Amino acid sequence: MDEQISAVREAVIAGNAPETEAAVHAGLAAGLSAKRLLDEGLVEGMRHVGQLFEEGEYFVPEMLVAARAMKAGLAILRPQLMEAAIEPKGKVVIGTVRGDMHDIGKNLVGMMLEGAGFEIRDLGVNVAPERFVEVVQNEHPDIVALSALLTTTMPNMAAVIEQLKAAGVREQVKVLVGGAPVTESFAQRIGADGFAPDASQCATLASSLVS
Ligand code: B12
Repeated sequence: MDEQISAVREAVIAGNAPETEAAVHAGLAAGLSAKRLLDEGLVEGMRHVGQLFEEGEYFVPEMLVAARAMKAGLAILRPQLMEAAIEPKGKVVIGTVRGDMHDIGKNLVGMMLEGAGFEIRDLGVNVAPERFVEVVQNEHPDIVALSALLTTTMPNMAAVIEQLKAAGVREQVKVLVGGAPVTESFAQRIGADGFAPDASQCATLASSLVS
């Protein structure tokens, strides 16, 4: 069993997309849960890649191919990770803030929220504060979910909140923030409505905010 999980992890670390796909398929065929293949395989592999980058063993190209491998694996797990929801619980606008290109965590959060019954409007990466405001004004979502993976782009989360205030629409939406460097205390400091450390806790939090 654990052999299949480590095969997934190793394939992500090696940045090998076809092998990642094969290992995920093999894991599912062996009866492993999508959640374990995700948490202990794909996410764990990616965490290790981050470590290797920090240690100077990996560079940007290696991170990029690892990201591609992880995405390939995620695509296979997607249907399993989503429960069938009948009526949308609410609408979530999600995006990675300005200056930031990381989208794997954001995509995972979007997927889990969709699985939890939310309608998702994904604005992509490098999203300007003005764009979030525009979509809130025009589409009236219940929640705005902001992702940032760089310490240098975290302040742009605060900028979104400031601009929502300036436009007079801050009270119409709940703002959730997350991403590897983001913390609960940072979320409080910038006046966000919530923080979650991972995608499944984000889905639980979002559900409690709209109920
Ligand atoms: C893959 C990767 C890349 C890929 C991204 C590909 C892609 N399409 O996303 C590429 C190669 C492009 C990249 C580029 C860069 N990267 Co990079 N990257 C990573 C790496 C290895 C993994 C990130 C990842 O996908 N993790 C897996 C996902 C599932 O986890 P996650 O994103 O944290 O998301 C989870 C939670 O945080 C949470 N979450 C996420 N979003 C949200 C939102 C909400 C609302 C909530 C509630 C929760 C939530 O839920 C998610 C799922 O559970 C990290 C290392 C790390 N440990 O994070 C470095 C890392 C983030 N990168 C880093 C750096 C420095 C860079 C570059 C500046 C490198 C360079 N010199 O060019 C550039 C910046 C480009 C830019 N402008 O954005 C640093 C950041 C350091 C810092 N403190 O700011 C890190 C930490 C690596 C390191 N250890 O030094 N990177």
